[in-house]
Amino acid sequence: MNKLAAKYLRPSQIPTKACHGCGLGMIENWLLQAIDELGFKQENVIFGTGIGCVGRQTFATWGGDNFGATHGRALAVATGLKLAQPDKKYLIVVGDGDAASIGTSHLIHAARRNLGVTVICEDNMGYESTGGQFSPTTPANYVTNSSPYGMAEPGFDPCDVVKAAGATFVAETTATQWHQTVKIVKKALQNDGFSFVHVRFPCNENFGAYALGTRDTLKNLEWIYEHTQGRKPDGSETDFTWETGIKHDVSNSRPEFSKIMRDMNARVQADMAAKAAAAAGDDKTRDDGHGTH
Ligand SMILES: Cc1ncc(C[n+]2csc(CCOP(=O)(O)OP(=O)(O)O)c2C)c(N)n1
Ligand code: SF4
Ligand SMILES: [Mg+2]
Repeated sequence: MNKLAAKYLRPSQIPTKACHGCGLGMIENWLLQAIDELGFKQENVIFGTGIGCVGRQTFATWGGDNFGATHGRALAVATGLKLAQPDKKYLIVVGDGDAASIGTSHLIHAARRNLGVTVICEDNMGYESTGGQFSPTTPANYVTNSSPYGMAEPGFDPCDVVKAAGATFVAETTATQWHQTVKIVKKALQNDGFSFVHVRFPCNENFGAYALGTRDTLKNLEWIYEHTQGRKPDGSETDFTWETGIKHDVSNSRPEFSKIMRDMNARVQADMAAKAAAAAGDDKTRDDGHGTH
């Protein structure tokens, strides 16, 4: 068995429930590598999952504490957890449907608040667990189960959205960039505030079958590699290119949300204590006054 899987994952969750050749296991392995290289203790990392294949296949795989919540609400649950246990690291994996469509409002407001979590958006370019319907990250003109004549809508970039909302670390990679992804996830986890990493990966079963006409793992990975490089093997340009790398890094530049709330709580407590002391003083003065007349 893979050493990182043996060290960090629950034996009951191995082997993976994902389809043969799915990129989800590969990305989870890279997340484990980042945690391992940072030397984080298992008990200090809490792993959250969302809806879809990304949520289902990785749910409770982490050997430490886990939570799952669907349609963006992993971030709502994470907000409560972070307030209660601010010193833990939160690593949350969500799909493109979850992050860029069904649960986007949670994502935007977690970024705006600079909530101290790292969100990995594992993007297979569609709603794959439900049969391969298009999502906001399906490339324009590509065929899916719900766009038999091609995706009619323009694409949507979740990195742009979270950056505009206030995320303090934003990056993009693909499943053909092992070392770059590990490096980026390590940086993301070292930001006290909101980090977002967008990783495209192959779903052979649905996206591959509908959009690329093949369930062959290597052909799906090759297609991702070509669109990461912007070049086909014959040297010609691909129909579009994903720009990968760190897109925005102002890590640790503004206070993390739970810290703001804790500081405010301390101020409120001090204010209430001062008001209670002042009120007790007034009562005593009145009592003393009554006693002398
Ligand atoms: C309100 C609502 N709408 C639709 C669904 C069906 N549904 C469940 S998972 C899912 C797709 C999730 O897509 P994504 O987050 O990209 O995950 P993937 O399966 O592709 O990994 C959908 C549409 C649902 N459960 N609830
Ligand atoms: S349907 Fe696609 S994303 Fe889901 S487990 Fe299978 S290959 Fe992976
Ligand atoms: Mg998806």
